[in-house]
Amino acid sequence: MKNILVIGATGQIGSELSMKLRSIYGSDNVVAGYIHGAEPTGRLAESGPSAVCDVTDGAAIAEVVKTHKIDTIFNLAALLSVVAESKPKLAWKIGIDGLWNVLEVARENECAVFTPSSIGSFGPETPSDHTPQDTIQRPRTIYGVSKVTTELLSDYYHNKYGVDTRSVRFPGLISYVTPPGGGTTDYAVDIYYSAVRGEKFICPIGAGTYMDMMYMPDALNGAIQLMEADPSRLIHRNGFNIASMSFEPGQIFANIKKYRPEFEMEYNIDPLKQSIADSWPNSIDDVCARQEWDWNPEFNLDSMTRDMLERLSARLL
Ligand code: AKB
Repeated sequence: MKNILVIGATGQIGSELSMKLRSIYGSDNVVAGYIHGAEPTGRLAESGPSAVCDVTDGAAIAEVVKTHKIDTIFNLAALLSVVAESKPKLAWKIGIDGLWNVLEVARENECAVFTPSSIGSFGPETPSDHTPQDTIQRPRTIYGVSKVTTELLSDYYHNKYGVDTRSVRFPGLISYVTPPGGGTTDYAVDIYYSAVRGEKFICPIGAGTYMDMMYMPDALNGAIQLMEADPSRLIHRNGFNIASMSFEPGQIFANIKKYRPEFEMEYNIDPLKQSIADSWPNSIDDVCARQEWDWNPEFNLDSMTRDMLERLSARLL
């Protein structure tokens, strides 16, 4: 049985991952780490332990780890790509100084660490179709720079100190629970909210702009499955490409319209989001994740749309 700390437990991924981990490993064995101003609420607050755990405060992380005898840390603290462009120093402080704190605590206390990377770790020189696992990574955003550094620093701690670090490059994540904040791929979540509310969707990303996306249940399974994987099979460690679907705005709109015929969309391009999207791959190749730890997602665009519309309607209406 594991003792797990989730840092960033009230964020987009953390809020769902913490609950899923509690259902697998037991409620008492998963500590929801949060910062002041983002306290756990509802089921997350009631179903298990929580602790203030600011990723920029190494001593606080060490105390939580020692108190709860933590052996596995899911480090989800980060600013997403668009918001990070307006706060680059803070993005670095959280993403990299914070990661350094986590890795040092992990080294001293023999914890395994999962810190997600992203399709944002690629850049305009990266081959954009079927982007290979090992390829050029020269991102132009501070988010991407911090994600490449995350991969390298995590590999460094594994190679030099034997810390069990593992991670995936998440695509844009789509969920009906906690909305993302400040990402380039957020439009693919927002579009479902508009459809369910019966509003016209104003799309900030241009027609024909393909990006990898994933439904949250697959993303959660991927993170947990990788942390459970047999280490002797892992050739890679930090930054597995994982994919399940790639689409452009017209395709997700058409798919939603199948179930909501009255739904309308028009484009009003956001130049910053568009330039970031243009620098990311159209679709990534996840063969290494499939071979090394049996990655195999369940959802495609259509099954995700049906589930999103049903569950979001139940929540919002
Ligand atoms: C973002 O858009 O910033 C994130 C990501 C793809 O990493 N959703």
